[in-house]
Amino acid sequence: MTVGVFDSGVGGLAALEELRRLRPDLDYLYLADTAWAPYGPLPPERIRERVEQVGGFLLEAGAEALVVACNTASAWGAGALEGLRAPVLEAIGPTRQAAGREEGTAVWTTAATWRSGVYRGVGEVIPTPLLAPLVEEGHLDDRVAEAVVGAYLERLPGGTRRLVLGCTHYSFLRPLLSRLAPGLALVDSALALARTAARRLPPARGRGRLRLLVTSERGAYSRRVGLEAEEVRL
Ligand code: DGN
Repeated sequence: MTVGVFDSGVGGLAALEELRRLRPDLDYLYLADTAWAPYGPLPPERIRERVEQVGGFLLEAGAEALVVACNTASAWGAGALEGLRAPVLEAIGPTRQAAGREEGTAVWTTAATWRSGVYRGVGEVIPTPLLAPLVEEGHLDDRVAEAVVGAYLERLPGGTRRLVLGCTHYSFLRPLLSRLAPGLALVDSALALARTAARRLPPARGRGRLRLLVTSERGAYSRRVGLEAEEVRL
């Protein structure tokens, strides 16, 4: 079985890595919708439209199940994939389940996820719109990342003990977060999604093969992730 996994950029690769580790019996088609990244500032209709197009494209390209490895796309667009002939795994349910409800929890998300209200009740939801572009540009643990992440950490409400990373891009900031705020427990949406998908996808006879697709210039992306990407237009 081939699973289509997608995100606006590199964030979904964090989920893909864990899913591939847990389910080496599946094959993978990963699409980074880089022509439209970041999704965070886009209006809901546009996000929904892209999710529909990307999902349809991946099914045409041979995917038999879809993993929406992006909270923003899941919040606004997963509904657009209902009724498809393939199983669809989205990011919000697994993340909410992993987070539960605990005092002293804050949730960082893109602006669009924050506006959607999908994490209401989990903790104090705080938009952190600089983080996805930061990660997309490869600032994971340098002075730029430290300044931006440090500023967001300073603004967390007093008594925050747990931070939900409500955007798959933020998974790549875990080492920096653990260094800057060692006492803060992290709940990672990329891992929560991957673990749920690993449990729900049926047993298969694949070999963990991966094809990587991007919707804009492939050179920069291939270099950034260290894998040869193919460019597709949609
Ligand atoms: N990785 C996406 C998410 O989980 O929300 C969003 C990144 C973006 O496009 N802003």
